[in-house]
Amino acid sequence: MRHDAPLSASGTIRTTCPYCGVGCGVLATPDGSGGAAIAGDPNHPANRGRLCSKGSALGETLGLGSRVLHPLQRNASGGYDRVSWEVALAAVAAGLKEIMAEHGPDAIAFYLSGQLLTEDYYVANKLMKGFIGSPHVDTNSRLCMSSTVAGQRRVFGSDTVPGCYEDLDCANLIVLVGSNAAWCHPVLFRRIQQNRAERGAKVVIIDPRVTATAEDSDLVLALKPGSDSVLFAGLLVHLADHGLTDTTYLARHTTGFAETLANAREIASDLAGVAARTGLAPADIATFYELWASTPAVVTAWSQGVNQSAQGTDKVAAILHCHLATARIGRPGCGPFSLTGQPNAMGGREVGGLANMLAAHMGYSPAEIDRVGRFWQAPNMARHEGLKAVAMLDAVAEKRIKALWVMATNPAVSLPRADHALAAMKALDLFIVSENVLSNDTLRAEPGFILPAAAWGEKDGTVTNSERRISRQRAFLPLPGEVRPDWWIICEVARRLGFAKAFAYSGPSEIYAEHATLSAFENEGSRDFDIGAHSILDRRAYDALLPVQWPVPAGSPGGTARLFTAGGFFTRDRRASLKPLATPALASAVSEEYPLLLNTGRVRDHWHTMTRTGLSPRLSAHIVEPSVCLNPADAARYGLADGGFARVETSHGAVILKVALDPGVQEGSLFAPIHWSAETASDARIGAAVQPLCDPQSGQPEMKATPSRIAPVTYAARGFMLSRDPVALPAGSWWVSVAVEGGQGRLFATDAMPEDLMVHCRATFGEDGLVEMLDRKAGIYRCAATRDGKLIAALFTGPADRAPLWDTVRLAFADPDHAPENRLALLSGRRLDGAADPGPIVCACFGVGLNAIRSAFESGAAVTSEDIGRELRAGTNCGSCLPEIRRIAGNRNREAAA
Ligand SMILES: Nc1nc2c(c(=O)[nH]1)N[C@H]1C(S)=C(S)[C@@H](COP(=O)(O)OP(=O)(O)OC[C@H]3O[C@@H](n4cnc5c(=O)[nH]c(N)nc54)[C@H](O)[C@@H]3O)O[C@H]1N2
Ligand SMILES: Nc1nc2c(c(=O)[nH]1)N[C@H]1C(S)=C(S)[C@@H](COP(=O)(O)OP(=O)(O)OC[C@H]3O[C@@H](n4cnc5c(=O)[nH]c(N)nc54)[C@H](O)[C@@H]3O)O[C@H]1N2
Ligand code: SF4
Ligand SMILES: [Mo]
Repeated sequence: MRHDAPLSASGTIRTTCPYCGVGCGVLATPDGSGGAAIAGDPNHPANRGRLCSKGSALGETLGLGSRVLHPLQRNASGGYDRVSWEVALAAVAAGLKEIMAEHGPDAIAFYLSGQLLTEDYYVANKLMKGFIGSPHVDTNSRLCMSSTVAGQRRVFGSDTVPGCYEDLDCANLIVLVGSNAAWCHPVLFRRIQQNRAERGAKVVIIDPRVTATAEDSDLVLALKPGSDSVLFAGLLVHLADHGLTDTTYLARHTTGFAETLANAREIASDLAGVAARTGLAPADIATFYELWASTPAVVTAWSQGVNQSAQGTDKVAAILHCHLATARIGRPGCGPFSLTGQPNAMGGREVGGLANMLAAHMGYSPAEIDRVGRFWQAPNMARHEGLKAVAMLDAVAEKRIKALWVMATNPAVSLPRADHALAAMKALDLFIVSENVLSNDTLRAEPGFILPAAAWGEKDGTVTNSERRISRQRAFLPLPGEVRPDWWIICEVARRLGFAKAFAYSGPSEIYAEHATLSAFENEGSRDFDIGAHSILDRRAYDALLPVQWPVPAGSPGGTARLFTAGGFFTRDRRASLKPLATPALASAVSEEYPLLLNTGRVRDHWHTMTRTGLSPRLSAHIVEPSVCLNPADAARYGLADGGFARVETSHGAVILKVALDPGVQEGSLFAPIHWSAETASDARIGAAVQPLCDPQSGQPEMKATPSRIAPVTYAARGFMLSRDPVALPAGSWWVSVAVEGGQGRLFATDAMPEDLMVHCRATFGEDGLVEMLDRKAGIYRCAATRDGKLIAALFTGPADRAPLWDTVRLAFADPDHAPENRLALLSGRRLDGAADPGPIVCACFGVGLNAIRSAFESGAAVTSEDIGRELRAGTNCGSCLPEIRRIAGNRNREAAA
């Protein structure tokens, strides 16, 4: 597929979405005042014009209001001074030199991110491992992809995703393991659903939790947490016992099958054994095994339910074993498929940005150290593997690491045992953070330097998506303030450390060409990652680069859709290496003290720690509050009511969340979202409660099953506040902030009395222009503050059992010219134009609320989700709300039948 030039006559730029690893092509048309119109790129092979709700709302996240625009240095009184780049860079370099001189290079670490561009990543990795001489480069990909990396390296000999997205279009069976793709990889999920609708492909979901993804599937296997490798070991036994293995492929292209099968028999001897260990019904297991066995075109795709596990590497290996045993790999419509999390988690792996990798898919063997050292002409090569994320923060806590540079990640939220990480970072001798935003939880650890980095729309470079496709991210906005790209910041520090020659790049195109040259250096087919054809790209060719799948070896610029069709693995003997599983299946043990397993993950419309999606009112209206989801039976057991509050506690920390009853969560489990931080909620930073237990092979933490307990929490009153600017609530209140049209919202719960809130509001907003309503007996206080005839703030509170009129007042607030004579009507909570309250937003793309959808079903105007699309447009853009619309339809039909 050919592309147009990156820059069209209308000023539209072709770039790539900065969120998930689907890697959708985006058309951005700057509006000339800092914003841009966003559309899907119809020519990009990943999405062919589609975008999900997050991608569609990118335009709402481009504002500079929350950005850090100048280098900042911490001063003696604990504040920050704005300093010039010259001062900041010199001081950072001097600090690093001092620590190197006093404690050696191993006292320095970088903690990077799959949201950096490949070029940023490459120079950071090169600086640390070749020039500073420390191996301690790890990244948030350790929390995300490292079990896949370890599993693929163990079995294939290389970190290779063999297949491509087209396989999802032409498979006859797609198995999603530990993936909520409807919410987390929505555009790929749509491709899967299209295959299901048009070609009749079957979809099987393996997840302890019944998710939106499961709504659109043919079989749901809600197994016990952590039991995936038992299920897949059982599949291997089933394949062998039914004579369905491909003995020719096994003999020619693999080793270790006999031992692996013998081990699988120990783990999963028969259906009853698998049923007992997975908690699944024998009939469902049998259906799954028969379906998998009888469908040659099968893709098994997985995500964090597999990776973020104390047995993640084994889970990955167990899946790969089944595909290898049947030679279902590297051919159209079949293969194992790791869904990448971040936009450039794959690019980071290519560069070698993991503590146990060196560079360009090379490890730390003497020959590889020598080769990379010669290529870089490096004076100080790191000679052994470095510390992986969790161990790195332990070393920070133990003062073995004294200098840490964090780039493009928010570890104070996203690491397990996050309070411990936060405290450790606070005590560093030298702490540097390269960031987009002025305020996040990691910045609360008081870095010595905050370096303002270019954000999406300003950055320029490449990313690699889940199917090994390298795409350009192109800048379409000017660099604001003194913001600089991450690669530039790193190279300027390198220069000041005395490594000017090795870091004298004119721009990302030169860095990329060097990275490509290294990938091909003394490669000769020995390494999977080879993009040698790109080593000759000049700046113009780089700017015009079309999305292409690696390997792209010299002389073969068209890329490679699939690998391993005829073996050719990257082990020493070129055979895939099957090995017995090493770790016992099943997640961490519960106890009397902590009887539940805390599962954590994502919601549809937020990205990670919300530094960007939290700015969008549209994206903030789907799931407004951080809730712990649990089975109604457990709720009854622990005295919890839907919509109430609960304290979730582990041996590492505790959070307070809203309670949401969800029959899709199995008994004995809790599910909590990862997105809320100390910036956006009072008590919802779940990372503080997550255990640091890691997979022994990959070092990836088990973030899906922390032993925990739950108990109800009550507050005397609930309410909400809307204001143009952020305003504090009385101490001790539980709150969550919500981006709303025209300002900021806060939903809260408090033990403060209405009178106390009245005093608080009068002090905060001033009594001038304040209309109030106080009903002491009913415990109600409401106020609306106006200035110059405009509504600037409102606060409503009442007893906990009364629903506050959030959605109604939020809409009134969106209209800045809201007529003052309506203020009293506002206090009554009636929607002023008489229109119906839309309720929570279901379709983020077109802003369609739950109430509108319900009433379309109730009035008979709609019967199916397609009718809703025609009537209200909901679900017709990205489609990620379709499972919810179908669920509403289902509920409605059940009600109607009853
Ligand atoms: N909306 C949205 N999309 C995103 C992101 C985001 O922040 N928001 N982040 C991106 C990133 S970086 C990533 S890594 C991906 C993650 O994408 P996913 O992995 O799909 O998302 P998660 O919600 O982390 O977890 C997936 C599922 O694993 C299940 N699970 C838990 N334990 C087990 C188990 O033992 N076995 C099995 N089979 N399943 C289990 C959980 O119940 C959950 O439904 O999403 C990407 N896309
Ligand atoms: N309990 C639990 N914890 C988890 C997970 C889970 O499922 N459960 N998932 C894990 C996974 S898979 C992931 S990927 C992580 C994600 O966790 P994080 O990486 O910590 O989350 P983000 O919010 O994406 O943080 C990115 C930060 O970098 C900044 N930033 C964005 N772009 C740039 C840039 O180009 N340059 C610079 N310098 N800064 C930038 C943003 O402002 C933001 O502060 O969370 C992990 N933690
Ligand atoms: S699926 Fe959505 S978040 Fe992921 S790359 Fe595409 S538009 Fe971005
Ligand atoms: Mo991730």
